[in-house]
Amino acid sequence: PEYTIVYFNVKGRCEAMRMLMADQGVDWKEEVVTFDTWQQGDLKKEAVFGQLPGFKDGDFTMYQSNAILRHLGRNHDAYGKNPIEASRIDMVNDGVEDLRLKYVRMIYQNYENGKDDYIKALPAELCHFERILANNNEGKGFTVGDQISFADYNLVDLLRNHLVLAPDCLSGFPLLSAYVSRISSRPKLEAFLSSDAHKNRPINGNGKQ
Ligand code: GSH
Repeated sequence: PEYTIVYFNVKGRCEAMRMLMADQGVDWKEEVVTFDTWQQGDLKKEAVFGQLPGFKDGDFTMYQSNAILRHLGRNHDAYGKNPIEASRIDMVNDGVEDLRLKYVRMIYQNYENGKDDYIKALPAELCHFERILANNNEGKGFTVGDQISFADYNLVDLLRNHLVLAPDCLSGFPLLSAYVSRISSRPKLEAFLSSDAHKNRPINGNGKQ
């Protein structure tokens, strides 16, 4: 496939898709959009909802990060083995999106005043994911079924960002902790996660993390 990510130079809403592609052994290109280019407005007008990321699969261009993850999940057998698994994966991914939105709001709108309260409230968010793992293969595998899905990449990306925000945030969650380490050490994914491309890319656009 001829994949291209069109996005700002941040991990943000694209690192999970990058992790998926790296782990699945697929190449992609990056079209990095600078703040200045974005301010000119042409790309914004082209974007279906006026925002990035955009994603090109050959001649097909799409938007909405979670739709892009699903597109990649379908293309690379990371969307479950049957319709019920696919629905479970959708459910997990929507839960990841709920937490990502809270995280992004705190980072961009309320970092100085909101960070401590956000971290205090985190266990009540993370316990849902700990339970999801406990209910599938005793937490030894993935969130759904017995193969990795786009929701796993999305969850691991978001948890890794939370470990930067609050390094101890997973200490009360043994299954989640082990899950992040286990997934992150899949050989192709580990190679990507230790690359300069990943390490030097800021998590968020405003320098907060
Ligand atoms: N629901 C969208 C998605 O998941 O892709 C949200 C996209 C979004 O929030 N994009 C931000 C953006 O384009 C950057 S991460 N901001 C610039 C703008 O709105 O002009």
